[in-house]
Amino acid sequence: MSTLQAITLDQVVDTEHYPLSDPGSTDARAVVARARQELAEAGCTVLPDFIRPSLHEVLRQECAAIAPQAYFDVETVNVYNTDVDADLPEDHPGRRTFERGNAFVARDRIPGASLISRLYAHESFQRFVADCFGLPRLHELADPLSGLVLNVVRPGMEHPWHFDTNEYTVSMLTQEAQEGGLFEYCPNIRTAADERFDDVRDVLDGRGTRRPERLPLRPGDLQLFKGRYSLHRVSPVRGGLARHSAIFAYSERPGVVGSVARTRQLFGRVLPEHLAAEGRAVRGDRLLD
Ligand SMILES: O=C(O)CCC(=O)C(=O)O
Ligand SMILES: [Fe+2]
Repeated sequence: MSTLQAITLDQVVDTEHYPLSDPGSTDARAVVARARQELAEAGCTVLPDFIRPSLHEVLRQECAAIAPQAYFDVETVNVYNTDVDADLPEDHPGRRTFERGNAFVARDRIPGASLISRLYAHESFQRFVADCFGLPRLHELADPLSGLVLNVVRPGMEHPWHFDTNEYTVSMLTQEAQEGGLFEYCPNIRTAADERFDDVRDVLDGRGTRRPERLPLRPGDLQLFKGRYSLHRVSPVRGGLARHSAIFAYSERPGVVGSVARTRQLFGRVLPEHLAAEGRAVRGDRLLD
């Protein structure tokens, strides 16, 4: 790693608490061990004040400046992001529909010099995140739009209940809503082998014994999450401010590019890379998206 990279990382990340550049140290190992334990038990872990508090306002402003470039298109969705008109049994949770009112700023609209871009591409950050998830390494998506995005939830909107396509989700709140906009989740409600449709439906209907958990999140905290197995949402945002969060998408294998249909849905456009990759997609499980 170059000196410049090391200095930049130390300036941005609270490396006294999160010694990213020194993975073999006792402190670093303790941080990783705690993250692994929380991910195993709850499918989620939060590293508070990961970004130095003196930079929280820079983080907020950089992201607020690009938020108007988000692609807004309220969509009717189900938790699996499958066709809502499909012929499903009456009690299937895929029949419950929601208005997805959040919007994403694509990676190609996020300046390379911004804090979130530098973090996303930084090899020490990638290695640290992989370590926390217990993986040998993680790769940036090869997708020019969806590898790094800013999720914008405007007042009156919500990011409704869903599962992620990615097994591993890394995110960071950059601007809080004044009211609402809470991250709620049901840890490990499904597994790679079992959809547990009854449990999912009960949560959507506000019934059953599983109460969603609420995660206390502050701007600059780093959140690691297993969103493929945990049903989650951002509750409706109220007040005068939009909620902004950076989503850092990585995958275990290199070369991952989103499908043409999904890319068009999320960003309103596709690039030559998406057309070229169509049909080459490989999936690790048979869960509904
Ligand atoms: O914005 C957040 O905190 C959550 C975003 C999310 O769940 C997603 O993009 O899949
Ligand atoms: Fe998600």
